[in-house]
Amino acid sequence: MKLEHITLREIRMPLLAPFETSFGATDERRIVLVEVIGEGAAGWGEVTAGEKPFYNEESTDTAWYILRQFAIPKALESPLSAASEAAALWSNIRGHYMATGGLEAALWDWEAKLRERPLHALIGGVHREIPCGVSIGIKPSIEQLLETIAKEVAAGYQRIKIKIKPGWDIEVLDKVRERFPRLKLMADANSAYTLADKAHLKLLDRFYLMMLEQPLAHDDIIDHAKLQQYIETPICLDESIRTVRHAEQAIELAACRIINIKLGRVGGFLRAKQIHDCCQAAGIPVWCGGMLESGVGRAANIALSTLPNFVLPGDVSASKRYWTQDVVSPEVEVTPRGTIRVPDGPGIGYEADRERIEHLTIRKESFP
Ligand code: OSB
Ligand code: MG
Repeated sequence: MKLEHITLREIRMPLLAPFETSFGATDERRIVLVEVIGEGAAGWGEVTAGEKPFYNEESTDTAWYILRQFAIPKALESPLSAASEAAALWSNIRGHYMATGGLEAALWDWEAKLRERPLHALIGGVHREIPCGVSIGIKPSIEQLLETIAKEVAAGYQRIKIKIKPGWDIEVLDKVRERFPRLKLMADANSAYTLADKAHLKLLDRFYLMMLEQPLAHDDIIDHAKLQQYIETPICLDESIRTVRHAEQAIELAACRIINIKLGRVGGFLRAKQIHDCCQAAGIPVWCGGMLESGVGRAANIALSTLPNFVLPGDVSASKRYWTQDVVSPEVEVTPRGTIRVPDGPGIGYEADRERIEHLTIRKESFP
């Protein structure tokens, strides 16, 4: 595969509504899109880093720096015969998986387009329709949260995840359960607690949640294992799992019963598939997380979700929940039964809308 050019673009996209987690609120995304061009085809990838280094160590600006200084020069000087070889090119870059993962995802889309195949087929996907849930941020009031949940349930979403933090947990879940006793419900703390809160976290058992996502430190496995022994609610790890080794160690220590896989957090498709396969072999179900992606990253998440062990509803939902207008055509749509039909076009199966992207671009650099 002869790679000719790589273009980085930073686009700005205001969210329809602010999204608040235990580490802060976001109202406008600054997203880095990667376009790779060669042999008459273009591949697109999205860097899922946040604007600020609060979910993990990465940010829009650090990703731009890592890509232009290290990852892109390496990609342009290295012959590649398949996108599956790309991740190894950056094995000497410590961390920064969202940066390299965005470039890796673009290479997979490019390879799939060169071979005129859908990306889900290239990675070995099996599902043709994927179950969808939604992630609902911390709201100014419980009443507003309940209204939002009601709206998403009416739209057909199969499970609801709410964000929690100290002071926005027990009372909130009490009210949610009172109004929606049978809802498939889970909570995500984004590392807002410590093991000293274990008695408090045990109170969550009475809400029979599907899972409690990442209650403890972003880089911890051992304390999660201690907590999982103490509570009934299944723990799902997000931030703590960045490599297949982390997944193996978390499983060996019984630190979780479920793993959330995010394409960016783990450095792209090859590494996501390694974690998927490791979980599958151990009987640990996985689901696809989201990072408030534009349509480019959303499309990649859909392809990833077709792998066989993605058996739980993910955080991949309709474009119109986030944006007035997305950057892909068609936009990502969800059926009334809360699923996304996997598109069968080449590559990610949704076309990058160049005019829209150009309009949103605030910085652009091409290599060489
Ligand atoms: O922890 O899953 C998370 C958004 C930003 C950072 C971290 C997380 C999230 C979400 C949103 O939960 C999922 C989405 O709707 O894209
Ligand atoms: Mg999470």
